[in-house]
Amino acid sequence: MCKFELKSTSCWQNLQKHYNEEMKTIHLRDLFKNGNRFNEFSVSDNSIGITFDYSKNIINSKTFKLLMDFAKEAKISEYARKMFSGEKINWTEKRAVLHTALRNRSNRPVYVDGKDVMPQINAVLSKMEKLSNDLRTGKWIGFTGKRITDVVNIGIGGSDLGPKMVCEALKYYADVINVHFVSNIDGADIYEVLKKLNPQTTLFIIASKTFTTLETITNALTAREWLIDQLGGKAVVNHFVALSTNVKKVKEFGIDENNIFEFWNFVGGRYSLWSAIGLSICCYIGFEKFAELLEGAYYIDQHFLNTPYEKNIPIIMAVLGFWYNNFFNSSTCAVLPYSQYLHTFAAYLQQSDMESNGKTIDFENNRVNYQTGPIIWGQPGTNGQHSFYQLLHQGTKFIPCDFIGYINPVKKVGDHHEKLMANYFAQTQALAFGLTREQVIAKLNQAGFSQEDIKVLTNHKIFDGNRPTNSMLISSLTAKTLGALIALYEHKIFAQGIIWRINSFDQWGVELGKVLANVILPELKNGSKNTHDSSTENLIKIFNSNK
Ligand code: G6Q
Repeated sequence: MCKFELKSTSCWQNLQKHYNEEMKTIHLRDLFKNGNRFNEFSVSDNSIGITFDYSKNIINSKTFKLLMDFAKEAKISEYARKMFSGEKINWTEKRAVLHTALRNRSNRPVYVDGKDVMPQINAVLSKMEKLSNDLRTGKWIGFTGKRITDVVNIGIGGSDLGPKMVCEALKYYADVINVHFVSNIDGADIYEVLKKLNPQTTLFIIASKTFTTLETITNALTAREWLIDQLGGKAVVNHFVALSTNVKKVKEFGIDENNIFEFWNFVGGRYSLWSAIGLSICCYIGFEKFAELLEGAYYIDQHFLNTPYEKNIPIIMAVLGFWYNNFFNSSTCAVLPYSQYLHTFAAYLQQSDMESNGKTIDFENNRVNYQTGPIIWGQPGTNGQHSFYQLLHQGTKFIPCDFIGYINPVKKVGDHHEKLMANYFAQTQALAFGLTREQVIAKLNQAGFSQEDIKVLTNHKIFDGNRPTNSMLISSLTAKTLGALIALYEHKIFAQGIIWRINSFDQWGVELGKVLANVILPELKNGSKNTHDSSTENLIKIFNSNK
């Protein structure tokens, strides 16, 4: 197969030329002098209550047109249709990618290998509804007849980060059930959770697509031992359920067949919160709210499929990320939600984005000669403002940021929300426009500083500005808008994978470490075999001789 040179395409070349000749040194201050950029560069969708303002990006009409040309040439919409219709677009694992079928509220058939998957999806959703209702109403009781008060989700990666983020985000709506998440194989994780719990009132959800993951199985065995020690072996059936594609392994573990909530290989781990993996969410906030989450994601699925490129929010998010990643050489992207409820959102997105697009091999199995997925990081505002924002404003790194804010707070507490949002608006303004030398000198003069002090201080107080941001302004944090927000990012990541011509749905990069850990584990019990490099060998020896 002949090598496809993405960087040699006219679309890439046009962008490169435009960047070199027109945009490399332009400033947002100048860009804002012309016309109403907000009107030109924002999308508002009142039905879902989301405004996406991307006017504070280093783009003009021509940039936007060239980015759209690139996106069209990459055929993002065509690939999206392939994904939604069950084509095996995850070609290295020969799998369809159908997290969208899990939230297909139209219930129109979706086929994998000629079989409509909607009946099985709906059957599992009904089972999730029943269990969560039974638990929340006290119909499902523990082995000793007590009501379940605490649910512990044991899982890792995709079987942890999604449901944990959603439960944290929608905590306000929780009522009768407490939820806990255990993921790390570090015994401290499960120890700290179990010490607070009563086995008689605890239900364990073992969440593992493969049911072979070392961390999850180790934690599940510890939980089972803890329960059996106190209530005996017969109690397992009342206190353990499993979410998995591997029914055989679940049964071997000793979990009752009726307590297995299935999902399928067409659901990738990091896209699985919409599947049975969302059971902890249903228990925590009720199935109705979980259904709203699915509704919100479905709404965005339709937007992504049916909206022209120029108004398509995930596509716009994707091309802007591409613009900075591949022309401005930015290597990271900060996600800054102005909502404490979203305090694990960046951690969730790290997996979703970096595991999806941290790849180097393209559609034709060649190594790419351009940058792919960025480093994703972030924390909620305003906390971040008091730590790393200094670098965003005045550091030498160029870091595009996404600001996520809500018009109405979930719970009004005094004037906290106005104060929070004043910061949200102020930060994107400061990042874009900064403070010029003239403005700094005028301010210092006004404040009565001596000319000598002004000389010393001026350079330190200049803000270059020209730091691009997106502002996502959402009506309020509900299950529906959260579902929409997650789906926007999922599709942005998908669209970027298509732009970079990589497979966003495999994760071979996580394998090697797992294999090597399995080799090393017996050496930590029985002594090392002198087979490693000198660094690893000596570290193991120090560990073994001092433990
Ligand atoms: C996600 C990855 C990975 C996976 C975990 C847990 O896309 O595949 O994060 O979710 O390794 O795997 P199991 O669910 O199989 O335990």
